[in-house]
Amino acid sequence: ASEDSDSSIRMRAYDLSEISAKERSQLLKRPVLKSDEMIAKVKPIVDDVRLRGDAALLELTAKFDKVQLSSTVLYPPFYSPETSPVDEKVRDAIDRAYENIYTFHKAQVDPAPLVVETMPGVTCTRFARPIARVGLYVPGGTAILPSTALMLGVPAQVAGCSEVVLATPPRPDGTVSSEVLYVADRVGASTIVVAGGAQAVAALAYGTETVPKVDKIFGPGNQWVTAAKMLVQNDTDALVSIDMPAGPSEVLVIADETCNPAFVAADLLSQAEHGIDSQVVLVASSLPASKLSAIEEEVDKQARALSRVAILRQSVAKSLIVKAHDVQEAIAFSNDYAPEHLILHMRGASGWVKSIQNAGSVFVGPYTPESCGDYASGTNHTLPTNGYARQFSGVNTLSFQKHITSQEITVEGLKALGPIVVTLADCEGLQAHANAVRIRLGEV
Ligand code: HSO
Ligand code: ZN
Repeated sequence: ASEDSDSSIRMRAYDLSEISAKERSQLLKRPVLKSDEMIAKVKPIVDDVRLRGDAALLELTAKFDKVQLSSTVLYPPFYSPETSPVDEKVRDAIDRAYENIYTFHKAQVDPAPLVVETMPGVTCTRFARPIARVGLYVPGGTAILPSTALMLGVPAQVAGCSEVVLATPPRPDGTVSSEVLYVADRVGASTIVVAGGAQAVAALAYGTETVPKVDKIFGPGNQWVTAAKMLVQNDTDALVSIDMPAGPSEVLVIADETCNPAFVAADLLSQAEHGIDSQVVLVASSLPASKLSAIEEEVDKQARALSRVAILRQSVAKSLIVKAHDVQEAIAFSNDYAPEHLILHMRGASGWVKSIQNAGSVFVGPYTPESCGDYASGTNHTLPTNGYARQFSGVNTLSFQKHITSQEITVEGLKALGPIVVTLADCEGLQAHANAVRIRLGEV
């Protein structure tokens, strides 16, 4: 252990001008396990809960969480200020974060149905409806995460979901943290499922005697949770969808010679402390060698002083420094990497946002730490990882709704549109389709 604590905590460095295209594409990959292997591992767990319901859920909780519970669910009110109060300062901070997240997500609600007359007498509309029953997974593990309960619960509340089921693993004493209970009440959750892992996901997907079945499952989690989400979304019996295939947390920081090395190091470490599989990337944009060493020294120095130094040793060792010769090359690498979080520590940072094509959430300028978005500025922290920022958005209010389209056609409208539809139906050889128009136009 003494040897361990002597070795410096540093990232591996690569220079984009010195590596091959193959090596570059290797740097873009995340160190994650193959999903098909994980899905095979969670299948027996998911099947067990699907077939045996609560009995399986309780047994799996005893096995994996080492807690023997008598019931899997809690009902509101969840929070009891008398038995286990939340510290007043923490409660005030949660309340402020709630307000900001609420404000930002409320503004995302569709103001009114979209109504478009595509031809005279042909009116097409689109309107949103809440997804009725949603399941929110709030991870336990090495940290309690009331912030995740806020990030999932507030948009569900704003969207108007009628049944909000929150699942979270029990602590060693079988309880749920009072902070999470407090948030569950604030966001109007209807049930808490005291279970974690693949077994919790299965309970949400299929329902049990006590756990309500939901229509969509949200939230981050470890590889077991993610694999279970991917598995149940493919089961037509479960009839459930998921927010995204989430993986270990990541950040990519672009820094140029104007950066503050201590700020950059602090930002890298704030993400690396999440877990041993977190990955952080520093893209050095024509950064002088002295400045890069200053960042490396800060990473080492700051990491040693942190309580989660043991986690940091592993996650930092898996992380990268990528040297780019200018901003364009730095941004091109970032766009190809598609990071969950992107922090811009560079001159004129806000001017570069228009060049960002792929990222979950962007943090602009030296005074915008990712921590603010993680907790309280208003944006959501449930974001696409593992390169999925290429095609997925982070969780937002629309994630808790679906859109319905509708149309109404007048006689005049059908006179104009009908012949076009008849022609296309005839072209496809679908006579009944054509007839549905002809019969109305009196042509049959
Ligand atoms: N950075 C995490 C969210 C989080 N940070 C929760 C602190 N608590 C994933 O985006
Ligand atoms: Zn975080």
